[in-house]
Amino acid sequence: MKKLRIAIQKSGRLSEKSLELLGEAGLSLSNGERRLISMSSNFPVEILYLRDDDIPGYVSDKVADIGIVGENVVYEKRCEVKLVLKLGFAKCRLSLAIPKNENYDSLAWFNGKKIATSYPIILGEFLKKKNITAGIHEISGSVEIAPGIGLADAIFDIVSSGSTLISNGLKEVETIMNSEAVIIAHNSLSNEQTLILENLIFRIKAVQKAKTNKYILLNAPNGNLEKIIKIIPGMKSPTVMPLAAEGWSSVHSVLSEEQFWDIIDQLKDLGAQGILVIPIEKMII
Ligand code: PRT
Ligand code: ZN
Repeated sequence: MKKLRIAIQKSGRLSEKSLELLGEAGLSLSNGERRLISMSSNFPVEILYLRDDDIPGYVSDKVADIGIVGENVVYEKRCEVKLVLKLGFAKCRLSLAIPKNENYDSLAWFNGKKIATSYPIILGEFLKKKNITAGIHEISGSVEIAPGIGLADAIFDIVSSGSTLISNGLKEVETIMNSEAVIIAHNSLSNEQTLILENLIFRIKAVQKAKTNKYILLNAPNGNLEKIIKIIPGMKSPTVMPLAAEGWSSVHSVLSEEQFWDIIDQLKDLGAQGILVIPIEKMII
């Protein structure tokens, strides 16, 4: 049987989360030391450990079948791959930043300026679309120090909390794209590999769904049972069981976490007691 070969980052911001995701999807992986390649003992996949920049190229060359990588790298590399699923981690944005004391009112500020970046393709395309003529100075690391040492007037780089910009005396003036970790694949998967990928995606979606939902249990006075059920509808409908104490029922349901904080006061006003909120490991609907 042809295995599905998955490329993930060898060491960096995506590595732990990528392995965690595959683990939560039920894959047990041998070779904890992460050499170049490891196998799963219970799922037909091989894991290839690479630098994140190489992942789109390995996938488009079909050396790996799918990869887990940031969208920023996928767009910069311009490889022929398809985006299969957004994974919701390693969220960040690619932004233009300038020295904090500069006055900034529009993109025209960048005309005639020099911008340091590790993302020349994304930046070049953006500037062209906006009719801005600026010099692009490609550097591969520590982009944020470029204005301070006189290498460039501005930078175009990844921003997450924004603290790196602040500590280098810069301010973010334009966000050009948002990014998160995604699964990419090439276009020539065999039927067998497509089935393996579909199975993997199904499992990952069950994990993602479970993370945003909670199992809720509460004791409800029978007089308000109907009203309580209306505000916690559950996957189909809540489970309701009588308590040993006369006039009370136990209600079990599934809610999104945000929903829970919105309705907690209503539940209390309706006399609900002993409210427990429990994490869900997998959720299949
Ligand atoms: O060695 P290899 O080439 O595999 O890794 P790498 O060093 O190129 O990448 P790595 O591990 O740093 O990041 C991998 C991916 O994580 C990136 O391509 C993004 O998709 C994503 N990601 C999410 C980030 C950040 N958040 C992030 N904050 N990548 C980098 N940063 C850096 C950024 O470059 C800047 O220096 O963190 C700094 C900004 O952070 P804040 O929080 O101070 O704004
Ligand atoms: Zn990299």
